[in-house]
Amino acid sequence: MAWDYDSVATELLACEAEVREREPISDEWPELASDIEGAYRIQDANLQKRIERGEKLIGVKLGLTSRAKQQRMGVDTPFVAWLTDQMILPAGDPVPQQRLIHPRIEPEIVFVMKDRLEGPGVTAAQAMAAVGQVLGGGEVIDSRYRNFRFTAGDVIADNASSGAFSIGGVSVKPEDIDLGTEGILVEVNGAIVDTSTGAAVQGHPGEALALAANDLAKRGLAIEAGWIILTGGITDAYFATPGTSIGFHFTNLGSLYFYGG
Ligand code: OOG
Ligand code: MG
Repeated sequence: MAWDYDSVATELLACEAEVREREPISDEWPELASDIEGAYRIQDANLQKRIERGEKLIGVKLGLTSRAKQQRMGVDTPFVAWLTDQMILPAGDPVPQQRLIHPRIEPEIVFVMKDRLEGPGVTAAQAMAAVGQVLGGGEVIDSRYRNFRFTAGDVIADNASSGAFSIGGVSVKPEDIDLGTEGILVEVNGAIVDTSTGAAVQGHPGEALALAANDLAKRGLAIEAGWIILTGGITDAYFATPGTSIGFHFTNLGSLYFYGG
């Protein structure tokens, strides 16, 4: 089949709805691998179709903002994607296995925006001044591609493997926390398997927020007040198979647990 931007968006949403994995689109359409502008057109068409069926746009997620994630996924450019209300997983609810292909969970620092933030040229300091609350969170990623094998173009088109996310119960003001040294312990079935700090995300998660604002500006878009921002996985992501329990323990931002169901 000859692909175009709209048919790729339709196919990736169908994979999601049918809980069906597929090979990367770039296997059949190699130009997509490096067509970043085109991949964002697919991502925007994907969002448009979500909105048409009743989902609400509530924020932005960043992808591959840490070396841990870039190395694991084999793609070294950070990118942005969309969050809708359908992706909210109430803290403590089991991972919804029935609607996910191969969920993996990663710890993230989360911002709730106080002010609108519009690029280009936004610095990390300006970005942090627009943040209202900082929280700990976890993202359940679920690539529509078999074995999470993708190029930059594929994963951007696939709304950056969006699946679900939870936000922790501890909220602090940005001026009351040093996010670079904020620690994170990842616990899988009672064992600590990974550790890192907020600086793993672009040197400081505020840099990731600035990057998102500046990237969206290329499409004439801005980050809106009230939006939720997932600044990107701080460590590698861990498979949330049934029976698995995954805990994220932040130094100041509390703990969250995810149950594989
Ligand atoms: C792509 C999504 C990456 C993050 O936080 O880095 C992402 C993937 O790893 O499948 O959400
Ligand atoms: Mg993520």
